[in-house]
Amino acid sequence: MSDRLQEFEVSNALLNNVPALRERLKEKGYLFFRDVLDKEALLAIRRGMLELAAGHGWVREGTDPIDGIYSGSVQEPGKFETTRLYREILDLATFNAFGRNPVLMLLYSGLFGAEALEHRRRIGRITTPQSFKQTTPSHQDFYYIRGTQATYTNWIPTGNCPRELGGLAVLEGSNHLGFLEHVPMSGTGGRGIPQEETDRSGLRWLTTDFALGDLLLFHSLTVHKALHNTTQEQLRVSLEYRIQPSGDAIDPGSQTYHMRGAFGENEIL
Ligand SMILES: O=C(O)CCC(=O)C(=O)O
Repeated sequence: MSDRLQEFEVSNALLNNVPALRERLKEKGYLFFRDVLDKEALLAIRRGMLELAAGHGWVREGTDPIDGIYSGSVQEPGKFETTRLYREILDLATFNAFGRNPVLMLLYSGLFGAEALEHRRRIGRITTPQSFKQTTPSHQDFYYIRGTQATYTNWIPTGNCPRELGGLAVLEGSNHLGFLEHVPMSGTGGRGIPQEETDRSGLRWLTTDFALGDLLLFHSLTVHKALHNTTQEQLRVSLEYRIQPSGDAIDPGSQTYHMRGAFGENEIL
């Protein structure tokens, strides 16, 4: 199977046809929409995240933080999710509020035919240029999230995110492969699905050049991975919100902020 990336199918034309959206999501394991999210709100989140990043020395001095120009000298090396910067992002009011925005809530209550529940376990991620060892490997979110498999991840860039900035790629239809074995992956310190396994599936990897306002969503068993940030100086800023039917099983970890254990704090939110 060739690793060449092909384009997502855009689902905007089905926005007035919920049964067709459900059918496509079931078949392909993902939906991709162009230009459906509130760009002003996304830019406010971007600014907030990058101002925090500037406070930790991630942003080049003399530049406007919202441009996301990397300083080249990260003060806190290691896995992004264990940094103080990440912990501060998780408390940003604009970031937290966006997970329940009307577009997502209406979309999911339609898709589920039931009330939608958004997880507190939100992720606001910044990746640095050329940090290939940190690139998210192929995995299924169910490995981390548990609870009901009817959980959907919403991956949202806070600015244009062309392939070279390292967007997200989805293995089309991989939601039908079942729950796959996740093995330790070098570099990220996390677990993932080996390339031989995704190659053997014969399925296509899809991605796109994301633009501000685009929405990618996928099922908890859909295999996905990040692309490398191959730019020389651009920070990639993206958001992840997870949503499930409110009556379904939910893991306690989804009801608190991400990586709670990593920061030595005990509060239950
Ligand atoms: O943005 C990334 O690097 C990883 C995102 C991801 O794996 C997810 O949204 O589930």
